Amino acid sequence: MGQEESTLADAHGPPETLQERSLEAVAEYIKSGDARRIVVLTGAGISTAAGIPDFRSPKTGLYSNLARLKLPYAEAVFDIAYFRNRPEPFYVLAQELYPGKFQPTVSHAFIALLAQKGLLQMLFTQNIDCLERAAGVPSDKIVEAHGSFATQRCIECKVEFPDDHMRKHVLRGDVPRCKECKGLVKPDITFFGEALPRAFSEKSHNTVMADLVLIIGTSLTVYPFASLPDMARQKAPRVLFNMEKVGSLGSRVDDVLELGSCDNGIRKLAGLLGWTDELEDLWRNVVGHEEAERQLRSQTDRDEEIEDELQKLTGEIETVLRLDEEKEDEEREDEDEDEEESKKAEDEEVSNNAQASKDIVDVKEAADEKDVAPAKEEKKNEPEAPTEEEKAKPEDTTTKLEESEVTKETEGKEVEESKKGESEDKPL
Ligand code: CNA
Repeated sequence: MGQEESTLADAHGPPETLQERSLEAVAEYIKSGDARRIVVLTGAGISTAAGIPDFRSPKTGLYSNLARLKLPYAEAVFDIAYFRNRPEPFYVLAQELYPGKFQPTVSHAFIALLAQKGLLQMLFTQNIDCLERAAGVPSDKIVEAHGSFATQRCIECKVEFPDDHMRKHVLRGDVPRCKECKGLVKPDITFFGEALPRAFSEKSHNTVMADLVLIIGTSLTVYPFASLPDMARQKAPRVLFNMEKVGSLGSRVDDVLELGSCDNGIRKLAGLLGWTDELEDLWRNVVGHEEAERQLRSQTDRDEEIEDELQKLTGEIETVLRLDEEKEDEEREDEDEDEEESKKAEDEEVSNNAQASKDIVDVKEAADEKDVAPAKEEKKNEPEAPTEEEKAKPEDTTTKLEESEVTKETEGKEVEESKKGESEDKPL
């Protein structure tokens, strides 16, 4: 696949740094010792072989499977405004993605091997599965650009929530609440509408310093992460290991496109470097023989596994959404009953007032006759006027996000509004 696919690059002219636009030339470049600072950028595609669905693959991605559910839009599960009103669908997914359930892939192990060899300048990952750590990549070499499940806190008072409690909640699939203020607890994963962790901007200069950039399993559709490959120097070769061509990859003379399964591409590179045994040993030591064999099974088998997983997941999310809807209906019925009662009370009051007004008119007429002002009696009835005003909400002085804590009827619209207004800090 590699060399043939590499010719798909749409750049014109000969490469400047590599001998040719091929994986072989990339291996030669690394072996020459000139690629001492390697930056790796990863996305959900690096973990699909582990059994974790990505977002945007057409059949096996989460979004296409969530699309049939009654969500305002599939990404809502990871939207902070939606989460404030309905955290349950996210916690169904959290149960699925929580670290400990899945094992690293051989591509994760390759990054750990680069670190062992002192060649890894920095790994930037969009993933929240912590599989890079599990593979043995040192934590000071990892930037979790969209946060991770490692810590969690209350979205209101920001107080941290204990790890062991969080684990219990997530595994039970229920929503944790802050012990201090009863606010919702959320893992420190960056949602749509939230800023990226500071480490991202503090460390992104590493990409500018890189001698080589490896991009593995990402659609490069989420900014600002997606802009990292373009920060690399023109002379730094960029190699894409992905099912499809993405971003601007292929537009530079030293770009190499290795399209297909990233594990296959990475194995091929390791072979060209003479690292095959080292890589296999490292990986199998981490995941064990059985898991290694499971991951090595055909792509079709694994797609079927992912599809089963997705069926289960969407079914569970559907259930929490239905339960939510039923709860909403009940609440609405209660509200209707309350409204009816208060309307009855109001009607009674109106008829009493009408009687009172009639009395006033009678008094006024009598007063006119006697030339006496009826001021006192009129005032007695004034409090009736503000009752309607009192019912109207006072003007909201809260922030935009807090505004999204609205009635359920307008909730979807609000969330979409907030999505439209997103800045470039758009994580998932
Ligand atoms: P994405 O938009 O779903 O894109 C995944 C890309 O990987 C696509 O271009 C696929 O074609 C490609 N791909 C899938 N499987 C393979 C494979 N085996 N070999 C090579 N390429 C493959 O995901 P991105 O990471 O680009 O989007 C960013 C989101 C996804 C991040 O914010 C993550 O938090 C989020 N996400 C993470 C996980 C995880 O932690 N494992 C899972 C699902 C989504």
